[in-house]
Amino acid sequence: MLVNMTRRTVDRYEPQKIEPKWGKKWERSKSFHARTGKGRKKYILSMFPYPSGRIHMGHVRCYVIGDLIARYHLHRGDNVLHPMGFDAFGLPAENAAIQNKVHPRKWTYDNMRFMEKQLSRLGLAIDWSRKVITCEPSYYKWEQMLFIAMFEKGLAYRKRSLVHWCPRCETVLANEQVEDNKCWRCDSIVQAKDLEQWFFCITAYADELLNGLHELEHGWPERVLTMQKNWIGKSEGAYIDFELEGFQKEKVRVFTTRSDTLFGVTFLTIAPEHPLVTQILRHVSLEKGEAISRFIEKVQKTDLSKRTEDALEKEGIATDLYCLHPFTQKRIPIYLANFVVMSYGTGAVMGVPCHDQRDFEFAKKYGLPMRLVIQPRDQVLTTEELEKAYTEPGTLIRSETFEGLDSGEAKSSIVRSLQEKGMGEPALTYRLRDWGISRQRYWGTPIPMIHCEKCGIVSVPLKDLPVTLPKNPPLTGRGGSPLAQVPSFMNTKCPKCKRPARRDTDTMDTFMESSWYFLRYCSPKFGKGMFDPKAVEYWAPVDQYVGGIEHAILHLLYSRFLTRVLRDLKMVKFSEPFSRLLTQGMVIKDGEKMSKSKGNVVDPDYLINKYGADTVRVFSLFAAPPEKDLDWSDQGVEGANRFLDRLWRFVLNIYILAGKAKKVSDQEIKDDPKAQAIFRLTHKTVQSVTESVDRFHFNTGISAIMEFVNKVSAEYPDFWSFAEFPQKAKEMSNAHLWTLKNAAEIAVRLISPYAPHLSEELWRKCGNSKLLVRFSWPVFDSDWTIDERVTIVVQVNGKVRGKIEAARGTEEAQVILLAQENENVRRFVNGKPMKKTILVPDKLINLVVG
Ligand code: ANZ
Ligand code: ZN
Repeated sequence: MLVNMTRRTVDRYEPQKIEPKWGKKWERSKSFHARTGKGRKKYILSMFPYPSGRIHMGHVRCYVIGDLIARYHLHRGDNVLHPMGFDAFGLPAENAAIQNKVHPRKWTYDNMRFMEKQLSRLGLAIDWSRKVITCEPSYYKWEQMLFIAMFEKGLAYRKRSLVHWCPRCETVLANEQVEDNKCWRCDSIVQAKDLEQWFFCITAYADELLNGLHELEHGWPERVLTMQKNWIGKSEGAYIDFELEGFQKEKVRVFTTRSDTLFGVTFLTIAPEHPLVTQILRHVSLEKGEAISRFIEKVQKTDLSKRTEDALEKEGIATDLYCLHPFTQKRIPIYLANFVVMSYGTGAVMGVPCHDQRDFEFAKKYGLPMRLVIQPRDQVLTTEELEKAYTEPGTLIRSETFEGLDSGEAKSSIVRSLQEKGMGEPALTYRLRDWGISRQRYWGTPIPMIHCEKCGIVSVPLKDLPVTLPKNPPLTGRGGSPLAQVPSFMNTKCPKCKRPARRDTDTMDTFMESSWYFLRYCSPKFGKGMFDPKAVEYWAPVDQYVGGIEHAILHLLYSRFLTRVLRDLKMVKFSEPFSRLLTQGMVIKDGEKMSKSKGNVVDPDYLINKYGADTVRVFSLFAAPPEKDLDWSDQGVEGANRFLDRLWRFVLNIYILAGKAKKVSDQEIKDDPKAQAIFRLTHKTVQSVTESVDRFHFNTGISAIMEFVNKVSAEYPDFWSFAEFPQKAKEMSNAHLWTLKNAAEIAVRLISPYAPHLSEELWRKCGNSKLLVRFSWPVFDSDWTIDERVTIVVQVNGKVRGKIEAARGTEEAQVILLAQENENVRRFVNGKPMKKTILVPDKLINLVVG
């Protein structure tokens, strides 16, 4: 026992001294290496960082949350896998190379070394022996293998397509990397470019990715599920064909979700990019043709995203061309319109001004006729009175044989009838597009394909993998793929015909690496494939994933997609990679997201130097529930630090006072009111901290510990006066002393996942020789958490009229209410006003009425 009874003061809490020491001890004892013995497996994963240079508070928050969950499961005796690595390929490394003339590899590895050091200062319970670094050939080799497998299954294919091209980064961007028509990295306006690219057929899984969301309803945030659902964007509708007048049975096909409004069509709108436009230009007058070309030019200057916004000013131009209504054969004018886009549906829309707001605005502007065909059930609308489109379902009117039908029924019977005429068919459309993965960049995984003039596209034989990156390509930031500038890389032989051939010189989208890294962690050194199937069978899927909401769509969708591909390749047996997901909120300072560009960052290293990692951890867990934004406050950090200091003294003082107390029986505690009160409070605290952590209410977990420390110390006004300790100890019962000592021990164990260094030090100081990190989590006994019930006699004007049950210590007001609920008592009170009440706590209440 290190505690010295005669000492007058306890050691000061000096995190800077104790934290590095315990970090080393945990590492040396391999405390966090994943074990697989008896017990439940728990795979806890935080999204791995991009090695940008330094850890920021957003990382800290994410990793501390993941770490608390991992440590909690370690205490519960689970087999925990809690790994970490680096998402090490990507554009910034290449940009740094261009700007500072350092090799991307050096830049990346320097950053990783630095960040790993920063991370380890936080005291994270990470199994670093499983570190995965995605830019290593031993990692991307397997990614290349997966690419080839997907190619062979037809899931990776090439197509020429208009791609988003960032003129500044000089690379193709995925749809998802374009926001507001701007590059996600550098904010340049994106241009369109026609290139041949590799695509992954994610649309083949669209329906499955959508339906799979149901499986995640209990484990994922509602918000993320909605975002994924909208991204996939399934629309059930119909294709309807309109015959073109004077074009020999040629047709324009529209996509609609409202075939029930077919009789309300008064015009057709097509996208300015629609293929029909070339034909139109051939048929119209020179003047008209010029006007149309001017209009097209103007529309193409508008951001694609702006064109689909409700607020867009609707504009169009008549083409002087007509088509025919499939049922009524009426002539319908065709317009080009700025709000119709080519990338959705068919790029042509039937205009129904009474029932679609865009069409309503368009028709008003160009004086087009309106035809009301859907009547709401509870009111009568007329075209003249309509102030905006009526977009709800209703009953069909003015619709020939479909009149009187309900919108829902009408949709299917109209489509059926169109289908019989050969003028339409049911249609499913998705917003989701195939994943374009080719990048004209150096610092990424080379695409393992060879272009041969004779044999076409041939995959690199598996025995020749990995196709490694050449060491020193010219990196200028200009032109196409840097790999195309390295003849020794590009020129190769065709594996089939052995004639000279050319390697694919693009690299893969870096989202590819992060789509399967969680599987690699299960067997990071496995040399025969992407992962050892047995290890994956044991650990995967991830039980708890923690990361930022900014990855709600892309990263999570791609991972869900590739997991399904692996399932269909018979490599894994599940479809959903992440059973539960926690998206932590942002770190906010002065009302804005903490970020370099806002100039409001707080450096984690500075905080750790000043207060210690445990304070940083406790602050980030206490200041807000994990999924809410965390408002940074210096006082909050100070507060967390004061609390830990207080807890430190609390525990050590109690050990000086009561360190020698002998364990007592439950009965002895029950017989001693002071001991009983402490013991009850202790059990209740264990219960509420456990329940809080189970529900991820980490902040209420800490407040329960704070309250506990406050309440127990409040019992002793002179608690901090050491001189009195020996005397005090003599005056107190052994049961009382033991429950105090127990309370201190429980406090240490409960705070462990929050402030692991401090608790490990206290645990040692209190005489334990084994490490606390894998020591069991305290259990509570419901005998001690349920409040004791007492029977209270109720008198009315001094005569016993009933008995009630209440928790011990129930307040007078509450006792009166309970008493008045008793039927017999109510009969004697009989509505008379209460003059006064007399309470003997826990025993009797006398209601004086009259
Ligand atoms: C006629 C109609 C009548 C429509 C009505 C709506 C209401 P969601 O639900 O998002 O799939 N649309 C189709 N293709 C389009 C394109 N390329 N650009 C712009 N708009 C397009 O939307 C489907 C609806 O969006 C379709 O149904 C079509 O307008 C329009 F009372 O057709 B609707
Ligand atoms: Zn060949």
